[in-house]
Amino acid sequence: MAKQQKPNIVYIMTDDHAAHAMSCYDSKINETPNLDRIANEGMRFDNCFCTNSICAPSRAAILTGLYNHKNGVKTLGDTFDSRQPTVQKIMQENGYQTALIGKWHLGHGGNSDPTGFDYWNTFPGQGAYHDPEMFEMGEKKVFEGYATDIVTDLSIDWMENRDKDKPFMLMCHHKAPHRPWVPDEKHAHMYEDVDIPEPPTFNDDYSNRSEAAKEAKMRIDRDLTENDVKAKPPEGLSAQELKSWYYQRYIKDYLRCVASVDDNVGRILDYLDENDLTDDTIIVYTSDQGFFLGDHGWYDKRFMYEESLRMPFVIRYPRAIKPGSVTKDFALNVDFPETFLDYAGIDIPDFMQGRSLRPVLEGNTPADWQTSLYYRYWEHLSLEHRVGAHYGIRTHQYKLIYYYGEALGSSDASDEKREPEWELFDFENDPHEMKNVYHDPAYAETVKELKDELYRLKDKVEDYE
Ligand SMILES: [Ca+2]
Repeated sequence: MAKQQKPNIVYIMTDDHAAHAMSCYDSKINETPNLDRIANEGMRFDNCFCTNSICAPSRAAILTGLYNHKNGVKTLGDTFDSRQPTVQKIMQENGYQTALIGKWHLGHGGNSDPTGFDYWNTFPGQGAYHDPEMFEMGEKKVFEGYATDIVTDLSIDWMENRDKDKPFMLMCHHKAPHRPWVPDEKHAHMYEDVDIPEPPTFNDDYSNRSEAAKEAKMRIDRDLTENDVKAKPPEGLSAQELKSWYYQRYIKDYLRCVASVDDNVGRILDYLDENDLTDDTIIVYTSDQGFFLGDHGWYDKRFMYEESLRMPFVIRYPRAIKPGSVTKDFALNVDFPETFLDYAGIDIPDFMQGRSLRPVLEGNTPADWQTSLYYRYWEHLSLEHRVGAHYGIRTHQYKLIYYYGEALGSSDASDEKREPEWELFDFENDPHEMKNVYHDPAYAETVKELKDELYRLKDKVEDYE
């Protein structure tokens, strides 16, 4: 069979799947053999980060290659203007067949429906785990079954029925493992007889840190609802026992949802193998951001802290990526679209703000590769989670965060104000970010250097708010 020139792209993205719940990232709590296959046969990124740790903004960044102040989706309340240029439109204009199946979460109707896809079939909003409603090319239908299976079935059907003479880009976007973490029948009883280990920062009391960390409403023992844990807490437990009970209820359902994702990624990998597509297909597994899995006593995301900032990112392309490779080079969600265009042999438009990961993937990281990243969470003190807006910079050794204490340029935010505050973490001494050393005189010079770099990056991405 003649080999086509351009690689296919299968981009699989879940919702809120943290890297530390994947065995290829040394998970202490679960096994993900199919996700590990991608890592083992390709490259694992240990330092892939989102630029704003929340669903819709990360998705908008991935499609446009733009930071959120440029693509218009700073918060969950902003709608995406689908008239803007996106990776899928550019791929489509250059001869790719394109599809998006699953979670879109960037709005429907008006100018928000997906564009640039030959086929799209998406959940409204978050979507449902069971018998989800979907908009197939805009037409509302109910699909019977479990969301993760359905998204995979539809993805395989689309690959099966595509024009086999043209390359394709399939975006397969699972709803799982987003809250409220509803598993399918097949995995409902996993972990029933075991205790999942609690993370090292489970009993964080937020001392030595910002007021922002104390104010956040995402505590395992206080803020999870009965709907989240699907049971009433037993009586007669101590406060610590109750916290552990909430954690077990939460994490087991989360991991059951992940197990279904893993099985279904295995089905996609099998499909590629059985159809002689493996060598010619770039396959990615990632999530729109990370998540707190009891870390710091929390669930949810939003903060620039590691568990929420880091995205899992594993990628396989046998024609260019050495199996079993691992990199600590920085990658950002805004880098993804440029990477796909690069491999497709399409000129990368100047407006995109990331950089193709191709040299890193091929073991030729340039000398001037990024060693610092700019992050901004815009959704100031939203009612449900109460996380103050902040921006900051992460380098290989440090993280500097500025909670500026007001909404500043964000429409979907509280008008409440807080005293501005800074946090500095030194990963060499404090990998779990438990001690803010911003006020330690020993770090005065480091603070100065990091602030210079922070404002340089802010200028570079043209964020002037
Ligand atoms: Ca998400």
